Amino acid sequence: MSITERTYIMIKPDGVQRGLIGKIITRFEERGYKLIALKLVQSTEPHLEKHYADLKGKPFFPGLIKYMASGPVVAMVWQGLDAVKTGRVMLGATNPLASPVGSIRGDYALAVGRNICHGSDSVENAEKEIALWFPEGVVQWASVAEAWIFE
Ligand code: RTP
Repeated sequence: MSITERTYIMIKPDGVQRGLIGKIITRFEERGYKLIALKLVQSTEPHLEKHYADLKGKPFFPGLIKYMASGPVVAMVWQGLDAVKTGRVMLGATNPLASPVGSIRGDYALAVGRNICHGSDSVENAEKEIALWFPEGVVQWASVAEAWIFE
């Protein structure tokens, strides 16, 4: 756990199409996390097969890949204390019906196959996912708060 821990958060095609981008970003901003990288991407099935490689063989895998490639996703990196674990708590459970009200899935989703947002499940996987989705690298943030207020 460190204040520079990073997690990969991705708004899935259903979240984008339902107009939930702003609401999801607001939750991470209001919680205190810092946005390190963000882009709207039309992904491809081969790329998504890499992202979900651990799930290859599951009966829902083909449908998951098709759904994830059905429209653009918002790829993001968020940084802050315990970002991976807290990000998962903020998302809720994989199945929205098991997600507490107040979590993203608990407030905005009903079906496991349309659960609007992804979050890394470990620091190690976050690093892999950030490298997969941002091969160009991410912005190097400095401590620039004063520069937003003073010349
Ligand atoms: P994610 O990777 O998307 O954040 O989800 P997760 O860790 O909570 O769940 P995981 O087991 O990695 O599953 C990845 C995504 O596959 C879909 N899924 N469908 N129909 C089903 O039984 C089923 N189970 C999982 C969900 O969209 C899940 O988020």
